[in-house]
Amino acid sequence: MRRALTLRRRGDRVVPGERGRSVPGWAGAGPALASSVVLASRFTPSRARGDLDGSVSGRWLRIPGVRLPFMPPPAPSKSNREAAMLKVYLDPCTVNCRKVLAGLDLMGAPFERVHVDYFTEGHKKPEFLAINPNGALPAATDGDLALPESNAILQYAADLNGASQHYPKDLKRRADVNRWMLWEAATWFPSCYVYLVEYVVKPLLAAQPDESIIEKEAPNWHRLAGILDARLATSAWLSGDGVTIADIAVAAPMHLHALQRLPLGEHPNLKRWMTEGIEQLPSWQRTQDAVMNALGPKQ
Ligand SMILES: N[C@@H](CCC(=O)N[C@@H](CS)C(=O)NCC(=O)O)C(=O)O
Repeated sequence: MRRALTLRRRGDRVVPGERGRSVPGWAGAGPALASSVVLASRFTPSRARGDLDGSVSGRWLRIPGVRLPFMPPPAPSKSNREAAMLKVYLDPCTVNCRKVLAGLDLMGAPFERVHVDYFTEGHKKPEFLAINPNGALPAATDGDLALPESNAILQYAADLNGASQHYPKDLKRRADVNRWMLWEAATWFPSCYVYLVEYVVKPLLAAQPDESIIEKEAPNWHRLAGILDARLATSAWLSGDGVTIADIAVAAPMHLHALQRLPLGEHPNLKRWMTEGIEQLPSWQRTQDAVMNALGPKQ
């Protein structure tokens, strides 16, 4: 099939245009085409001063007096197209799902949300286990990538969207953000979770909190909170001058700190960071209602 097009002169090059607009099939066609086009310009100098009429026929570009190979750009691959939309499987009331929601919102990262109901154990159903064999929320997919782990999802989304403000590219700064996120998953989340289960989940199930479990965990929790408190004594955010995904990750396990009865009073810098920093972020505030509706005190 023959397709008519107009070529325009730009400097010593001839560039494609249909009435001045670029023609798909030329943009990004690569160096071989670019050099061919320079050649065309030299070959037909008088014509190349203004617009030229040409056509594309099969693999050939024809302009009066010259025939050049035409290389259309590759069609976007399936995985590239799918990479444009991250799918996140979550129930917004859980600690690690809220973390991902608030972090994606902070970064302005687009995603498709798929609800998996935590209370009816959607995360134990075969279709979800195929994505995350751990049977835990959240998880994400991007084309053929299946990605469990809330912190890995935030890191991936940050890179996908170029959110270096919240996940720095500088190696030392990135290492610092990574170490807080690893620390959160390995030690901070499990400790805060003890308070969440005793003071939030058990009352929801009409069970009594077991104070002996809290007493046993308290020294460990205060030790960990002390590490955060010391870090936050000298800066507003955990890593660097601005909020990063490390802040969101570390805040998530204490997201219901009042209901969890976390003893923040002994850690003033940690308390300030949570109440005057994290809780003032619009991205954090937008994720609050879903949590309170599911886990907050019932009327
Ligand atoms: N390290 C995982 C932990 C995920 C996790 O434990 N999620 C909880 C909800 S916050 C869950 O689904 N637990 C499994 C269960 O309760 O059966 C992450 O950060 O994504």
